[in-house]
Amino acid sequence: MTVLSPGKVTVDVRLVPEDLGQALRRDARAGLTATPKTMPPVWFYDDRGCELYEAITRTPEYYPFRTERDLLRRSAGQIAEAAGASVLVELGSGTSEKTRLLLEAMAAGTAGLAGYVPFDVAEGTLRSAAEAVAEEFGVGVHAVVGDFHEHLEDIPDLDGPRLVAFLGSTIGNFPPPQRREFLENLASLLGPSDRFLLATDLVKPVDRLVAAYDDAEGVTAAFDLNLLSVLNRELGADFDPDRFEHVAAWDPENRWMEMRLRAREAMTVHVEELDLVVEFAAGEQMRTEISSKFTFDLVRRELGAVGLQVTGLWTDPAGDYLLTLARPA
Ligand code: SAH
Ligand code: AVI
Repeated sequence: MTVLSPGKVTVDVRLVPEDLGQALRRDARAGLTATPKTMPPVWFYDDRGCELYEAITRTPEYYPFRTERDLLRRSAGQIAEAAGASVLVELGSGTSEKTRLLLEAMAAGTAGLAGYVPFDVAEGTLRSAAEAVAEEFGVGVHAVVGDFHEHLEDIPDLDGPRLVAFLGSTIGNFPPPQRREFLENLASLLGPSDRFLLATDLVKPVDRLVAAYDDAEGVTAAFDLNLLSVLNRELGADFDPDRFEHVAAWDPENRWMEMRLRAREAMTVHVEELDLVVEFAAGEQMRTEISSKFTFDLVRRELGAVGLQVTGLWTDPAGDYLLTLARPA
């Protein structure tokens, strides 16, 4: 059992830079030699990528962030009471901006707030958010630098029932088999009095979806293209970002948005650290992210399939976004 001291920050680093480097080399080798080419979205989030994500959340087109924030403003009190938890664990916490609404509601609620456990792959962003929350709320914060798909079991067991929140609709970024595996792992970590709060973006008209992933100011395009700078810096690649363009497309069969990088012309890219030469044909597209859109039914079915029973649902007046509270069945 981990014990937290009020106002104190502990950071547990499960992913040191060498592990990250090895994982990036593995993903880049697999993804750049695949047909079609692809890269997993975790590599967006270096310091610049985290800043660009934050900038995306301020664009008028990116409704998910604002909608979730407004939904939490209205419902965090109810959610906190229904969860009855005194510790908040948050997966993919980033800057913990919207989290403050949940932390405030828990602190003011019956169970009170005993601690916060943010979990993220982006160490710098995680450390600043952890310090800020500890200072603002005077609670103990135990941050974990880790990967959702490898380090969930490193989430500490703290004294008190836990609410595990996965906000931002980040679960939408997992391909369905990975989503199933993630939910199974997560469910196996929950004790009988723990609860899971899952945010999902709902299916809606295509024009709004495409605009959200291709804003007029080009912030999402810069976020997508930043992946190439990560590959250049970390793996000694020679991608020229100006020779690629950002694409956002709706896949109606899979009901997900896809972000892709399209080669404007044929080119050869060298990845020094992998000793790899990669050919791009003119117009060739590399997939960089999927963002699945859900329905109430799908969320209920997928949680039920891993033994989680839905105990509460909150949606905005337009029905754009969903927060689901679940407990071990
Ligand atoms: N929860 C915040 C941030 C969402 S952005 C919000 O709702 O606005 C997605 C976050 O997940 C980023 O902070 C990113 O660093 C983190 N992330 C992405 N892939 C991850 C992975 N595989 N393991 C752990 N964290 C990851
Ligand atoms: C973090 N994730 C849920 C965001 C999304 O909407 O899929 C990342 C993002 N990609 C483009 N814009 C925002």
